[in-house]
Order: sequence, then structure tokens, then C-alpha cells
Amino acid sequence: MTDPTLSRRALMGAAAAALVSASPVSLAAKSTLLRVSTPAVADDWHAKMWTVLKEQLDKQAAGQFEVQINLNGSLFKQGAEAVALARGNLELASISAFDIAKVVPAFSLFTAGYMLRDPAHLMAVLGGPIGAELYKEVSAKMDITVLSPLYLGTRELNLRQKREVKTPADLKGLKLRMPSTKEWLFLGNALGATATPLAFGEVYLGLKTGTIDAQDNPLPTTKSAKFYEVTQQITLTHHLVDSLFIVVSNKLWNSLDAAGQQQLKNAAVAAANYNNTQRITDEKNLLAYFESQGMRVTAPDVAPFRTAVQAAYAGSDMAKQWPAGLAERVAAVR
Ligand code: KDO
Repeated sequence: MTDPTLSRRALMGAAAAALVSASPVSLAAKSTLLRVSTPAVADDWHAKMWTVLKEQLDKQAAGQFEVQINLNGSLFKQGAEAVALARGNLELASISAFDIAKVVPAFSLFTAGYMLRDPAHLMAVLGGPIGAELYKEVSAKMDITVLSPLYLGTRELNLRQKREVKTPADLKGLKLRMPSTKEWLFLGNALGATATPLAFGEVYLGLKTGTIDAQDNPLPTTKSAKFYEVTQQITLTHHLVDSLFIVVSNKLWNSLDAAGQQQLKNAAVAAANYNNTQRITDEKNLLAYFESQGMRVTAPDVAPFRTAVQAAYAGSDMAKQWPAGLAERVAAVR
């Protein structure tokens, strides 16, 4: 006959053993926090792509990462992400060529109007050997690693009031909102307008109240940030095929083993691909939507804009800092 006391003891012992053997597992399972900061609004594709990254990591590396997504510049304001990453206060962000150009001047080449031709060209240049070369300097100087470039969209003019716009001269005196760095302002002025600095989060109100006359963004952003509600015209200048870069702080990157790095990189590439596909589709369909909302869409000949903008860059201090032959190598990429 079995002694009931003994079997109870045996049971308790087994339970304790199970607990002991369970604890190292749960300790080891402590996940790595990945804080994301973006100025993007929830409805924009480069906000939604972070959920793709999160889901991809949950699938590939269950329990290993905790992705915390902060939208609308709620964690760090637009343009402050690179410094936060370098200081270890942030792990992931999508920053622009304009942000990188402040530290790595070669990147101002990708802020120049009419330099990249289309999304495929952008991805071939920035996702190929030219990108890879430049990202080494980004890592060394900014303490961040580029995981993937992405297509933010082609920037178009969006005017508060209807206006004939055929050449840069027609933009004279127009207060065109641009983000607040000198490279952005240069682009706005090169188009013929009066570039006026304003943070992304203030653009809607600026258009509504008339402190600015126009803004430029890719069509999907003009839709998701609802700028079409407070403007009357879209003018298709196609002046910048714009990029962003999904980046991770080197502090976090270097703390991962090779498998963790690969999982994070795969998830970033999946997020970028998702963004690119959705955005390119949207760009094809949105003009009809804007017209249905009563907006005027105009498509001037872009040649006079291209000529003026390219001449402005060619004579600029920025162009003097572009590595010799880089612009030609970029143009030669098919
Ligand atoms: C903008 O402020 O117009 C801009 O499009 C600039 C981009 O570099 C990027 O910061 C973007 O805003 C935000 O992600 C919001 O869409």
C-alpha cells in the first residue's frame, strides 16, 4: 500500500523541481525592447509597416522582441530620432536622407530634386552596392545601422488655393512649407517658392489658417494626414522621389547574435516591401480620389522645374560635398 504522506511529498518535490527547471527558461525568455519612433500618422503606410515588422518578429522569433510603436512624433519629434538612437534612448526609426545628410554630406545627393527617377531606381540605388558603401559611413559616424531603405513616395505640390502653376516663376512668393533643415529649405526655394519651415505635425493647421500657402508630400501622405481637406489643388511636379531608411541603434544591433540580427533585418525588409507595394498602388489611384473630393489636379510639363532645380543643385555647396562620380554612378543604375 502506498503511504499517502510519501506520495504527497513526492508530488510536492516534483512540483518544486518543475518550478526550478522552469525558472531559468522564463528568465532567459526576457525579451529585447525595441522602441520605435516616427512622425507618421497611423493611417500612413510607413506607420502601418511597423506592425508588419512586429508581426514578422513575433513569427520568426517568438517572445524574443517586444516592439513598442510610437506614432505622431509622440516619443521623439521629427528629426530628433537619429540623436536619440545614438544615445541609446531609442532602438528603431525610419529616418530620411535629409536627417543623414546633416552628418554624412554625401546623403544630400538623395535630397536633390530630380536625382532619382522612380521607386525602382531608388530601391536599386539605395538597396544595392551604392547604398551598402554609404551605410558603412553612416554606421561609423552616426552609430546606427541601416536595415533597409524604403520608398516614401514622390513629392508633389499641394496648394491651399487654386493657382496657375506652369513654371517655377509661377511659385514666386508662395509660402511653401518644408521640414526645418537647410537641405529641405534649399529644395523648396529651388522650385521657385519661398520655403517656410514647419514641423509635419503643424502642417494641417498651417494650411487651414493660411500661415502657409502650400506643402509638398507624396500623395499617400497628403491623403492620410488629411491635407486634402484644407487644400484645393495638387500640382504634379514629381520633384523628389523620396526615401526613408529603417535604422537600428548600433547599441542594440551589436547586442544581438547573428540569428537575432538576421531576424531583425528580415523583418525590416518585409516592412519596407509592404510599405513600397501599398504606396505605389496608392499613388496610382489617389488622383481620382482627390478629384472626387473637389480638388483640382494639374500636371504641368516638369521640364522647366527640372531644369531650374538641377541648376540650383549643380551650383550648390551641397554638390561640392558629393563624392566624385557618385551622381553619375547613381544615374547609371538601371
Ligand atoms: C514631411 O515632414 O513632409 C515628411 O514627409 C518628411 C519625411 O522625411 C518624413 O519625416 C515624413 O514627413 C514623416 O514620416 C511623416 O509622414
